[in-house]
Amino acid sequence: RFKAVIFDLDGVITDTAHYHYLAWKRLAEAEGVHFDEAFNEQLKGIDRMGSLDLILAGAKRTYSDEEKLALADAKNRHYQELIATMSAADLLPGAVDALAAVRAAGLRIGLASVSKNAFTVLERLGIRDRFDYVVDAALIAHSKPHPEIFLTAARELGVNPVDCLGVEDAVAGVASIKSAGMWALGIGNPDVLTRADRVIPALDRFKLEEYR
Ligand code: G16
Ligand code: MG
Repeated sequence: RFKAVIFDLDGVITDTAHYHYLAWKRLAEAEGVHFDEAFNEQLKGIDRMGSLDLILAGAKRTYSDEEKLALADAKNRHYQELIATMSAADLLPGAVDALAAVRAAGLRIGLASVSKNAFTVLERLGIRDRFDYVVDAALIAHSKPHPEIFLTAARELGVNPVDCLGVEDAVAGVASIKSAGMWALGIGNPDVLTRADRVIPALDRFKLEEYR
């Protein structure tokens, strides 16, 4: 039996993945870099500066650190505009039921998002108090696919990684869960999330008792 479930936020609980996509797309195209859904897939779960580096690798010139910080700031301001009007209506189908089912089963609940806006998003969604522990992305040195963020959540929940179920929609996120030694539930397409132990299309198909 699992003792804890650790959820990703963007693309699992709510569709902020789409807002990140819109914000990065505007920035990429302003810099003359082609940007589509397939490229965006590689950015999911990757932190802000890491994502920017991947985008600018396709640009015709190089950028100073100052320019990069300014671009990252501009992207974040655009993203914050996009999430400003979020509410409980933006919870993905099945998200609240999944959190309630984990709670009812007596398991601990963690959140592992590398987003520095995660606390804001949780507040807007009205679900902050449903988590026993939320990792503060500002304290994480390594972005997904590094296992640090999931290992930090497990440690703070007081649960061994092998007793944790991780839930992720991103390739880098599933890699982070597997490197942490946890069981991985993918949300999305099994052809994309090939390292997940099981893949479901969305949390409305979440059935805790069926895993492992
Ligand atoms: C999320 C998104 C990434 C984003 C990152 C950093 O990670 O999936 O696309 O680049 O957060 O977000 P911010 O710029 O708000 O700090 P996760 O771990 O929640 O999937
Ligand atoms: Mg995600």
